[in-house]
Amino acid sequence: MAIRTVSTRPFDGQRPGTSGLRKKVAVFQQEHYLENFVQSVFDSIGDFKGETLVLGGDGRYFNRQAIQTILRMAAANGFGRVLVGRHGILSTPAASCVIRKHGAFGGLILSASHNPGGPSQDFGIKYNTGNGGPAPEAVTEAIYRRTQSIDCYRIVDAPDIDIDRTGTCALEGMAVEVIDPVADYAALMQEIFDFDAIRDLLGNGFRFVFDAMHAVTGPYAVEIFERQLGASEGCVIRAEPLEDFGGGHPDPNLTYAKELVERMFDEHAPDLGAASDGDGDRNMILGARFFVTPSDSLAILAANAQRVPGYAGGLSGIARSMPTSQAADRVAEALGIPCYETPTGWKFFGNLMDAGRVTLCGEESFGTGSDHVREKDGLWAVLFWLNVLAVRRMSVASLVRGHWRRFGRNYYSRHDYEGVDMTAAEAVMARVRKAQEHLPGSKLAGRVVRACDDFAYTDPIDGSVSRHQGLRILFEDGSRIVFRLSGTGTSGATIRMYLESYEPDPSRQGLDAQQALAGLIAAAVDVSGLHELTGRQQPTVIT
Ligand code: VG1
Ligand code: CO
Repeated sequence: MAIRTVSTRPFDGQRPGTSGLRKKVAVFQQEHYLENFVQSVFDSIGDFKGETLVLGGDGRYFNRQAIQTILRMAAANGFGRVLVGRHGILSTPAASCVIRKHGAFGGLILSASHNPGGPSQDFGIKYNTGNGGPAPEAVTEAIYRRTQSIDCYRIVDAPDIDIDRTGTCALEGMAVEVIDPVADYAALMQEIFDFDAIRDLLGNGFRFVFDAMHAVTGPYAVEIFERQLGASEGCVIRAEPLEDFGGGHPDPNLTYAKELVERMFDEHAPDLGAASDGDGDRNMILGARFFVTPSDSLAILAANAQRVPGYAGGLSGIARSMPTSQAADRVAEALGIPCYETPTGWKFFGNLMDAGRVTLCGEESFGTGSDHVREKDGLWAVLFWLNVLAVRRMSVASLVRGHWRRFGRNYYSRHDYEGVDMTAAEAVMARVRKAQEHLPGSKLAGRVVRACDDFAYTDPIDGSVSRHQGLRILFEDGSRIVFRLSGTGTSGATIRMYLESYEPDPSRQGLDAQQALAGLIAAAVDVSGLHELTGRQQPTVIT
């Protein structure tokens, strides 16, 4: 075996987005493309000689091949050891857990998250640092700069490693340890949650269904829910990870988790239904005929955290991304703890968690997590709900309604316009920016506009500033309209329009969210010229 240095040249656009580099599989299959990006990562993260790298992915098409390439490159670049999930599988939160538990230098996670998989679909790769969290912007920027000047990469010539059996072998002086992808993660869940209480709940008539969407959480869910917690066999549906996710869109929302949603809105619906995404970091929570918005879920978990063993000592603080509803802010206020507002993307929570400023974090995009790892965590959120329900013994709907009565209800919705022409999307943003100049002080949808801005964030720990994180129209009564462009798509642009209004009066909390927000929605469409400029009459996905 020998280390080879291969001459190469930069490719356009290897710039990590909201959550790593995501492209069509065909783009990744170009000669040198993956190698260039991986070498650029290795060239940008400092001295890792002899250190440990964690490697795994969500099992999508190209996962196995990429793993073999990365193993050869890690060996050629001087890593001492790689921990790789069996079959190449590691969910994003499990990878975060393994990085932390084994003191790894960092990890490479192969996933395009909720984007579809398969030969004509998407692939992705992201680098996580030694705290287990997504690389901060300074690191992703350094990686991007390196991709623009790269002229060679290092790789060893060696046959494929068998990643389908646990055990250790050597690759050019580097140890490759194939690990059980579930074990460390399941052990961490047992430390946080009251497994006895949940087992008791599940053993006494409580009906639960979990949709793994043929993505990475299948093996985790079968082990934890069925084997360890005694949920009935088969409660995990679509449990087998498939390279194309069974042709589906592994995005746990009301549109793409249709089967589960139908089952949960049936008259014989189970008590709790949940789903997770391609890489296992998102969660959707449904009660019988009841959808819990992710923003409400964060607030409710925060308000009930002390009933869960891992958080019995209380929370140090809460953080939410800017477009996430302000429901969590009210809980933080009641608990007398700080609530931070960060830009979209989990990487912005890392510093706050490392500094001990926050315990729980959440995003409106079905992401919830805590400082047990440094990623959002789908199964953790489901276990949290199960634990709270095991203690409170009431339906999901009554738990949520009780929360609204106490804290008020933040009506909330996100409208996504997917696959829009990029020029049209930019024109929409420009139109909103223009409107922002004259809106403050005037009335829109019967409410007075208090202020408008383009959200900017200064990290309270390292002082780094992130600008242009979303155009906001803020009303005096606390309502909000927000526009931003997605940073995770691979074709065209996705416009996200976020809407929120607050209702303290319990007698007015029972409306359908789209109805309650109808005025704001119409105003937002009008102000932005969204329909006129994109030629679309309605959103692709409404959450
Ligand atoms: C979306 C969500 C964001 C999330 C990101 C990664 O980003 O809005 O909240 O952090 O996906 O999620 P964007 O830029 O498309 O709005 V995922 O599950 O990659 O892991
Ligand atoms: Co994800």
